[in-house]
Amino acid sequence: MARVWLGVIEHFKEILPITEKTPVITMYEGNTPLIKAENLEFKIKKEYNVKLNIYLKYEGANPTGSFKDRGMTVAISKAKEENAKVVICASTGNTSASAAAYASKANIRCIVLIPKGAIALGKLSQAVMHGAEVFAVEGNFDEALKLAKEISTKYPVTLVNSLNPHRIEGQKTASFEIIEQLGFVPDYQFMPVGNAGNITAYWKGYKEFYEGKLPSLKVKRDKLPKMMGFQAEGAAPIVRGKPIKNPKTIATAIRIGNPASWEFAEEARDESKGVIDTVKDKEILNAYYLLSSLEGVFVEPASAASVAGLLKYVKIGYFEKKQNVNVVCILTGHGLKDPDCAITTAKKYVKIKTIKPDIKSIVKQLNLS
Ligand code: AN7
Repeated sequence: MARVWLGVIEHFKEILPITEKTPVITMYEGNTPLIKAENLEFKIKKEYNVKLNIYLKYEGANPTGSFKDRGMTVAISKAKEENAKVVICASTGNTSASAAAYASKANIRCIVLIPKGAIALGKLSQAVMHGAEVFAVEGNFDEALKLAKEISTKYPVTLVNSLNPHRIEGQKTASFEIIEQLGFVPDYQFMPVGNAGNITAYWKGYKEFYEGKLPSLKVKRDKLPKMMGFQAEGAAPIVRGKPIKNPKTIATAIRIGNPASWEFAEEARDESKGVIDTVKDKEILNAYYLLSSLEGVFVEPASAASVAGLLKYVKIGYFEKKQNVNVVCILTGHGLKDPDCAITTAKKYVKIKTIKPDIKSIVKQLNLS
């Protein structure tokens, strides 16, 4: 009989802070596709003569369309266990969508603080549809997070941003899942960096695997991947070495100027001998369209920072002497999150033609023979 997937807590409870008393609030998140990017591999081989094995971890396939669900199932389950009545988060969009959904399932009030006018339409739609109490803060994400933190320390309200350690615990399951799907540990992991919770969680997961956690996972524990994190050029505090007051990027999810998990991200970079670097908005949008048109994988702009980073490192000759390495790119959120950006970007490549409703007028415009 086929094995049924019941979410990351059920599958990974051995490595999570879960007891018999924890009410499991799940929407069967996790178990997302790891897709071999053959067309992208071919393009890179042809244009740069570099042979890579590229795998796309499509986290947009989670129930609310982003990787946040892995951490949220644990954070909300623990909040429920601790009898919390209200949760709060600041968010560039995906955290709020996920928190709102899981809180509604748990019958917990959810307060959401978003930077006014700076989150993608799909994410805002989710937060309001799941019944969250949404406040648009006249300020950026960093200011909203400061507010959320303060409210959670002064009132009986649980913070479910990635400062909440249960979020990191849940998100680390993605490392184990990738290893399980591949049957080996990848050599490189490329990913976007915003508030830096995800790179922190992945690195924790890879290290725990290396140290022997989850012994039922029978894969050689022989190495750790290099963590390759990418910030948008206009929102790159870790790369610049100082907070950015007014972060700017088309990738609103990672428009963050003072990441909460800054030091952990640096630790992941240094311990793994990886990098945290920048990608330009133009490179993000290029990778964004490439992924959907070449691989059939529609992501939101922030997610494309991983592949933009990979292409940047291919171009600068980083892989020249290292052929046939295994690279995983984390695609953090679904493309439908940000339809405005999709329409604007695709206009450069595809023109929608208007036609009369008869076959002649279509055929005239098609080159089918
Ligand atoms: C699609 O939702 O910070 O480095 O408030 O939505 O762990 O912050 C989202 C971040 C990458 C960066 N890709 O992850 C939020 C929020 C997508 C994201 C990131 C986010 P972190």
